[in-house]
Amino acid sequence: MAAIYNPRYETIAREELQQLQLERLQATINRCYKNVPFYRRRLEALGMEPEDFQSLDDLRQLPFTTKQDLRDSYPYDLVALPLREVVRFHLSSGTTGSPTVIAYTANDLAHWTELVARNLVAGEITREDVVQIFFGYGLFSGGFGLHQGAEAIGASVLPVSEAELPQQVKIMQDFRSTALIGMPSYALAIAEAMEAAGVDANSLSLRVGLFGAEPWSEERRQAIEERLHIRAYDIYGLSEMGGPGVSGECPERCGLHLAEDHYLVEVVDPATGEPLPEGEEGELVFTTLTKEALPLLRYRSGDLSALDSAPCACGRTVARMRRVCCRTDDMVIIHGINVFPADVATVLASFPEVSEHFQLVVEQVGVLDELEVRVELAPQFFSDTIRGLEGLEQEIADKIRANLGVGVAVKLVEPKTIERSIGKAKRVLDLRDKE
Ligand code: DLL
Repeated sequence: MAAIYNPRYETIAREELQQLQLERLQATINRCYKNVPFYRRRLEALGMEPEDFQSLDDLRQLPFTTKQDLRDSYPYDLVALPLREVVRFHLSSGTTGSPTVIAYTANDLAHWTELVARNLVAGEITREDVVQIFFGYGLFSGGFGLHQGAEAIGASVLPVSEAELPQQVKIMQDFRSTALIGMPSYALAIAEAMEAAGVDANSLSLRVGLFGAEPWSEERRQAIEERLHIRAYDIYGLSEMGGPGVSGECPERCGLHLAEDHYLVEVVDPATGEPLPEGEEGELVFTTLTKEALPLLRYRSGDLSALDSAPCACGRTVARMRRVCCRTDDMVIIHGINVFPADVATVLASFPEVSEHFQLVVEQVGVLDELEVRVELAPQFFSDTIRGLEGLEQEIADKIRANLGVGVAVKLVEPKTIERSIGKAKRVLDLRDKE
C-alpha cells in the first residue's frame, strides 16, 4: 500500500472523525465569538451562543462568510489573536487594492506544514526526492507552503520560485530534479522550453509532479505526463483556508483527499445556499477547525466540486473532492493570479477616457494563458480613429499591473462595439481551448 503521512488522521473512522470535527468546531466557534467582533455580532443577531452548537448540522444556521467580508475586514479585523501571536502573513494572489489576508500562529504554520506534507506523500514524494518548486515565493501562499511540506518530509528542496524558463531547465538538468511542483500551465511552459533547448526528457531524472493553484483538465495532465515523463498529481487549496494543503490526489487519482480533521467541508447549491446531497456538484463551503489566527466559519469558496466519503483503495478514509474545473463567479486565474472583473472595473473607472464597457478576453498563447482587457473609449474621447492611443493603453495596463499584480494587454475599442447583454454583463470571454 502506498505511503500515508499521518495514518492516525488520514485513515480515521468516520464516526471518530465526526466527533473530532464537532469538538474542534465548538472550540472554533468559541474563539470566534470571544475574539472576532464580526462573528460575535453574527451570533448575537441570531440570538445564539457558542453552547448552542451541539451538532455539526447546527453550523448551517450561520450565514456564509464571503470574500467581500474578508476584504471589508482588511487587514486585521478578522484576526482572532493579538498580533504578537501571529508569526506569518500571506495575501491572496491578485488584488492589492483590497486583498484578503491570511495570518498564521506558530501552531497554524505547523498544521499547514503537516497538511502539505500529507499531499506530498499522497503524491508519491519521499525524502529521496530532489524537489524543484516553481510556485512563487512571497505573499502568494504556494511557494512557502509547498516548501515547508517538502522539507518536513525530508526531501531535498530547490526553491527555484518563478525563475526564467531556461534556468528551470538548467536546474532540472544540473541537480537531477526528480519532482516538480508548481502551476500546471508553467509545467507545460517548462516542457516547451526544454524541447526548444533540445533537451530530451529521457535524459532527465524527473519522476513525479504535483500541480495546482489553477484549474487543469485531464488532457492537460496527459500532456504534462507525456512531455515530462512524470506522473502528475492535482493539489488544491485556497488562501482563505491557509493556502495549499486543503486536498490532494493519491495514486488512485479518483478525487482529492480532503484534510477533514482540519476543515469542515459542505457542498451547497450556489443559487440557494442550501446543502446538497453527497455526490452532487455544488459550491464548496469551508469552515476551519484548527486555525487560531484566522478562523473562518462557512467560507464560500466559489469553487464547484462534489464530495465522496467512501473509503479509497489507498487506505485513506477522509472524503475526496472532485477536481475543480469551474467557479460560481467570473474570477479568472492568470499565471496563478486571481483576477476579478470588478477589480479591473475599479481601475478603469479612474480613466475618464474610457467607458464602463469592457471585457476580459482570456486566450491561450502557446501553453500560457494571456489576458486582454478590451475597453471602449468614452464617446467624447473618440474621434474617427483610435490611433495615437497606444500611450493610454500602456498607461492603463501599467495601472492594472500595479493594482492587481497581473500583466495584461489593453486594447481600446470604438464605442458600442462590445456586445451588450441583457442582465449581468458577460465580463469574461474565455477563448481557451477547453480541451
Ligand atoms: O492557489 C493556493 C494553492 C497554492 C493551491 C498552491 C494549490 C497549490 P489562491 O491564490 O487563493 O490560493 O487561489 C485559490 O485557486 O479557490 C480555486 O479557484 C483555484 N485553485 C487552486 N487549486 C486548484 C486546483 C491558491 N488544483 C483558488 N484546481 C481556488 C483548480 C484550483 N482550481
